[in-house]
Amino acid sequence: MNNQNGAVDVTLYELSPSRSVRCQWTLRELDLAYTSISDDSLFHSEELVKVHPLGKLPAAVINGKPLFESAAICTYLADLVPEKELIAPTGTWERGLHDQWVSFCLTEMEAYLWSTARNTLDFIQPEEKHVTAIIEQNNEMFLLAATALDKALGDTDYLVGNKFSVTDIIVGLTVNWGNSQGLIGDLPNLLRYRERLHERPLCPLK
Ligand SMILES: N[C@@H](CCC(=O)N[C@@H](CS)C(=O)NCC(=O)O)C(=O)O
Repeated sequence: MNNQNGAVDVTLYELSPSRSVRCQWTLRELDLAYTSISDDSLFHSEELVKVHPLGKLPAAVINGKPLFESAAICTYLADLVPEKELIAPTGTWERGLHDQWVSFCLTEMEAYLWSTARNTLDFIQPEEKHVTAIIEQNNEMFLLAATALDKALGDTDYLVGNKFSVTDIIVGLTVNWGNSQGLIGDLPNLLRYRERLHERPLCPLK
């Protein structure tokens, strides 16, 4: 429920560049003002653990209630402002497609990018814990799913109903991340999709 003026009260614990960007973009598209708390000393802090049990970013307090996981935050925000039509209503096939592509992107694509980041970047995990042998397999698994997404984007500009939606915000960040790792160069529909998203005036990915 929003307050009496219909306003949505949002505090976003965030850090850029990171998956926080999904929430920033969704808030921009919904034209929602928000309070930003951005500080890398927040990770695993007592304050953040009250909102995210693992003390990770992003996390949000929306109308007084905590919510974590970037995709869940974006989806909930889009539902709170139905007049912006950034998401299909619950119970529609289009909403099923939203859930499908979000689950697909997080489990079949992003999980492998995150594993590679954890096994290559010191500031995420100390070098002595890196298992670099996993990277080749991560790239293979990412590519398998990215190729399926590329095929799905062969005859449509956006993932749900050929209309830009929060689904594209969530999946777009993963595609952009894959591109930064040099993994989508042979997937023309994904490259065009990424460009299309970058062209949107409120897109913070570039
Ligand atoms: N699946 C989570 C991922 C959250 C996440 O891992 N965030 C990173 C920054 S992008 C983080 O907090 N890392 C600190 C850590 O792993 O402890 C989401 O999409 O919100």
